[in-house]
Amino acid sequence: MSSGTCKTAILISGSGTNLQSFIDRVARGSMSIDLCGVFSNRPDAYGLTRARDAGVETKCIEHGRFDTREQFDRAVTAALAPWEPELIVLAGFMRILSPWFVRHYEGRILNIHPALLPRYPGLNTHERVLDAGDTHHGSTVHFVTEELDGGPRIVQGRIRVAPTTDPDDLMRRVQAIEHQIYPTAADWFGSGRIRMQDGATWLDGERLDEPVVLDFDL
Ligand code: NHR
Ligand code: GAR
Repeated sequence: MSSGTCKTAILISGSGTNLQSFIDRVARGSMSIDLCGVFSNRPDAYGLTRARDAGVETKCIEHGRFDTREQFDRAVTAALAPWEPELIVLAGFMRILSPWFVRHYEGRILNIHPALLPRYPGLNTHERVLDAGDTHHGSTVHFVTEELDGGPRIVQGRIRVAPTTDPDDLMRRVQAIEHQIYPTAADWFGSGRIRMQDGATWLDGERLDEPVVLDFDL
């Protein structure tokens, strides 16, 4: 599925609503990336159906068949290789990647994490934000490094928590933001506007000490 030329593989484990936002943006055109394939570690991931419906190639390898993380990651890399990806997008991909995989695609892996990193790395972020009584929440697109949820940040979409008190409602609002900021960040990568260098994000040739923050009212 082609709009631009930066070959992009998307890795998923689940429903794939972020994947759908990429499919929709590429279909509308004016994106610098080309979806070369979708990979899942779960055969029942609904995102695989979304990809097939859009005519995007899919592959699946179940991680349970492997003794170590690195053996699984080497199999994933072999499966991706024919697509010759220049960018790897993690979109709800739930397996921690080994240092070997991260080095193999150094500076070319993006993740979206549903929190305003460095706050709340890890799981159950929406509950933790509500429990802490934070006024703001959001999601962060970052480069993937060996440090979990710790790579250089690129862009954050931010919302006010109020008046939400229910974690599922908060999750839905955060996901609506993700669907806007994640394809945008990938487009910046595909057009050469962002890169990872010296452990930092560079945007238009300038080192970012803080991510780009976009405020949303929804
Ligand atoms: N890999 C590396 N090296 N670095 C990151 O920053 C990564 C990564 C792989 C995935 C996504 C991440 C998130 O945004 C991500 C970032 C899964 C887990 C996890 O604990 C943690 C963080 C993230 C994704 N996974 C369990 C595991 O043993 C399995 C959990 C499950 O299957 O439900 O891999 O939140
Ligand atoms: C997204 O909200 C993403 O930020 C989060 O999972 C959701 C995936 O939704 N990622 C993680 O929590 C990674 N551990 P999707 O499958 O509908 O795109």
